[in-house]
Amino acid sequence: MIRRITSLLPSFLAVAAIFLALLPSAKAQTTLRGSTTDAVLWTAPDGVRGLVVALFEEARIDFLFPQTQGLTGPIRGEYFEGVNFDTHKLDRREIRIDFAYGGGGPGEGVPNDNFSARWSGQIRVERTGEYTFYTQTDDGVRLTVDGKMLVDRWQDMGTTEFSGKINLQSGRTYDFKMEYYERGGGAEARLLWSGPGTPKQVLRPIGAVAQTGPAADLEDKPLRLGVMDVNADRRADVLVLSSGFPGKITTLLAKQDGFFEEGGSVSAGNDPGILVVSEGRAAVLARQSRQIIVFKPVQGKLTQVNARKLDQKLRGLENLENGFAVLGEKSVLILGEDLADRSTISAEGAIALATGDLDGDGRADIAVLSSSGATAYYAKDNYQKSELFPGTKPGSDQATQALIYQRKIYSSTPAGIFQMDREGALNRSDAPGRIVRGESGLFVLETGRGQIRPMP
Ligand SMILES: [Ca+2]
Ligand SMILES: [Ca+2]
Ligand SMILES: [Ca+2]
Repeated sequence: MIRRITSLLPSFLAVAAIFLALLPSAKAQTTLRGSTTDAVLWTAPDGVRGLVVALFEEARIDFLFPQTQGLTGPIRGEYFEGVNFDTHKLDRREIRIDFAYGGGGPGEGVPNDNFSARWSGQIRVERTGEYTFYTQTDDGVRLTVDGKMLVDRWQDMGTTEFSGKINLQSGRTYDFKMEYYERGGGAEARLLWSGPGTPKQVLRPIGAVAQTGPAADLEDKPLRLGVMDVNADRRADVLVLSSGFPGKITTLLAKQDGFFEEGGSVSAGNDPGILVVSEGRAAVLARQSRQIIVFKPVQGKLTQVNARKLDQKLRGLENLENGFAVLGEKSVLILGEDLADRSTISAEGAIALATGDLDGDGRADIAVLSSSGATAYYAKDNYQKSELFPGTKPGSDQATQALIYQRKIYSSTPAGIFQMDREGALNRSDAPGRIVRGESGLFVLETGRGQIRPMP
C-alpha cells in the first residue's frame, strides 16, 4: 500500500522531447540518497521520458528527469591560498558547486583554512521568466549573474543561505560568477537555483539527470520495477515488485495530472527475484520455489494468468518474442507464452543470459555468459550456437547481469561493465553497476553508491 503519492512537478510535464538527443552525450551523474535496486525508463503522461528508481532501504521510488536548462558546460574553478585570492594554487573544472568541505578543503595544494575560490561558467534557460539563485556558504560569498550582483555577503559566518532574483530570457546564454572564501572551522559552498521549469535544486549541466523529489512512498521495500500500461489509457504505469513475504507487485497508475493512484497489488510468490515486463505482460521469477509467474492486465488490473514450476535452480529470466528465455543451472529453457517447453540449450555453469537481436535480422537471439566465455545462439529454425569471442572472457565468469543493446552485449560485473561486439572488440568501464536500457541509450546505476549516469 502506498502511504503517500506526491505529484511530479508540473513543470516537468512540458519539457520538450529534445532531451532524448542530449542524453547519450551527457557525462553528468546523479547521486541518490540510499541504496538503489533498480531503475527503468518511464514515460510521463505527456510523452516526456525519465527514469524511475527504486530506493530499497527507504521503501520509495523516485522519478528522475534530464535537465533541459542549466549549465552549458563545465564550471571553471580557480582556487587560492588566502581569503582574498592572494596566491593562485589550482585550476579545476567542476560540474557543479556543491561542496561540503567540512574541516577540509578543495585539496591539491589548497589549504583547508584561509582559502578562496572563484567559480565561473555559463547558463542557458529554455523559459523566459524570473529565476532565483541561492548560495549556501560557510564562510563569505559573492554571486553575479549576467553582471548583476545577486548576493554580496563577504563575511565570516556559519552555513547560511542567501538568494537573489533575475529575469532570464529563453535561448540566451548568461555568464555567472561565484566567489567564496573560507576563514577557518567548517567550510561549505553550494549554488542552487529555481525558476520556470526548474524546482529549487543545485545548478547542474544541461543533460544531467536530476532528482525531482519523492514520487511514492511504499509500504514494502521495492526490489524491481517495470513499466506497462495496465489500464489501457495510453499512459505508462509503474509496476513495483516488492520484497515482502509474500512478495507482490503493486501497480501505480499514472493519471493525467501527473499524480499516481494505486491500482491494486497481486501476489508474486514467496521469494520474488526478477521482474520482466514486455509485450503487455509481466513475469516474475521466484528463485527458491523455482517458479515463473506470468501476469497480464485484465480489465485495468494486473492479474496472474499463468505459472510454471521448473525442476532446475533458476538464475535468470529474459523476454523473447512470444515467450521467455529462462536460465537454469544446467540449461537455458525457451518457453512459449503459455510456459510450455519449446526447446532447451545446454548451458552448464552459465551465470547470465541476455536476449536481443545480435545479428540484425529482426529476431531475438540469446547470449549466454559462463566462466568459459560468451556464447551466442542465433534465432534461426532453432537456436544455432556460435562462439562469440574465442579466447576472451569478457568478465563473464562474474557477471551479475547481461544485456543486448544495438547488437552489442553488455555485461555487469563487480569489476566493471564490459561491452562486446560481434567482432570480439571488448571495452570495459571501471565503475560497476546495473545497466538500465532506455530507447535513448543506456544508463549505469551504481547500486552501492546510488549513482546514475548515462553510459558513454
Ligand atoms: Ca568556516
Ligand atoms: Ca495507464
Ligand atoms: Ca537475430
